[in-house]
Amino acid sequence: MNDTHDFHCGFVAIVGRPNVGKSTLMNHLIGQKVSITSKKAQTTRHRVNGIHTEADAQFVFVDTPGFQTFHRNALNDVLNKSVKDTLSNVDCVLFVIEAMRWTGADRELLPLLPRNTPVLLVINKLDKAKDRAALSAFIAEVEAEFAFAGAEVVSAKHGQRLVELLDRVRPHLPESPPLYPEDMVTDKSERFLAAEIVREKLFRYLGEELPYSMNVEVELFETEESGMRRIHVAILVDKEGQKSIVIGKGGEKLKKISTEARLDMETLFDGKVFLQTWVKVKSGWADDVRFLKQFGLD
Ligand SMILES: Nc1nc2c(ncn2[C@@H]2O[C@H](COP(=O)(O)OP(=O)(O)OP(=O)(O)O)[C@@H](O)[C@H]2O)c(=O)[nH]1
Ligand SMILES: [Mg+2]
Repeated sequence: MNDTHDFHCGFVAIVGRPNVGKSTLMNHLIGQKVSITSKKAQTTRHRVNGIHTEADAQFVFVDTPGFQTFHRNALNDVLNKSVKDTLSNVDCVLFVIEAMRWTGADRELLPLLPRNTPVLLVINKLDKAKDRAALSAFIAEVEAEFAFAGAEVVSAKHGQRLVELLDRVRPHLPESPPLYPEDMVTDKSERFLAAEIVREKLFRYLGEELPYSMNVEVELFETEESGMRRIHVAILVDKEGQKSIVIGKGGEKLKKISTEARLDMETLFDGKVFLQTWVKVKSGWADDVRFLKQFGLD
């Protein structure tokens, strides 16, 4: 690494409405999957920092939950507050939208963007926009609505134009020594990441509505001398009926969720994992702010 006088390091928030690809973008920018993703909106519930270090710069990306302006409940209020707090403490903001889809939910976020911090417009899902002339017109239309510091089209999923995006962010990082070791990709604990991985599989394998009324709790996380992690995870559901849906016929669904989660954990932690999961009923948690605080969701 260079002399720290020439080093730049800063925080870069990734914001946007649910499902535009914020977490996918962060994972590809740092080259590791530390933030969970899914086809469903509102997958991300926690701020997750992902770190990318180069010879003379360190980018600390802050992935945020998709900002929800339509459905109000305690969970959404807490998530939205978390996004607002993040925006007031960063050096640069990436405002992510989907190519060719500028919706009311995107527009409603514009007044919440900071005025004194550079905001870059990131048009994601470039792979879905085949007509380049229409794309140019689309970008011009969105750019006219806010004083963006620049714009970049990318495909997070396919890793396209991410180098160009980093080039646009780099000038906004303040001069500062690195905040994290150069080989670190996230500041989240393995315990946190384990819970997130189980949550991702719940999103992936359960019906449309179910994952929103669930949470997961790591009850045990031990690393043995051999390096094997022993992890116990409780899946919390609202109602008794949901419990049998998660478990599935003959326990098949829960088994699939657990196996996939274990395989992801083994890749991320680079070692063997012994994972045990079970389902518990805890009603009304999504509307109980005190309960959310317990989970670090405030
Ligand atoms: N075609 C295409 N799909 C993408 C791209 N980037 C992300 N996606 C998909 O978009 C969906 C949402 O991605 P996420 O990264 O979970 O979105 P998010 O903005 O973090 O969503 P929330 O956390 O719910 O706010 C997933 O199915 C991704 O695979 C892309 O460049 N092209
Ligand atoms: Mg996300």
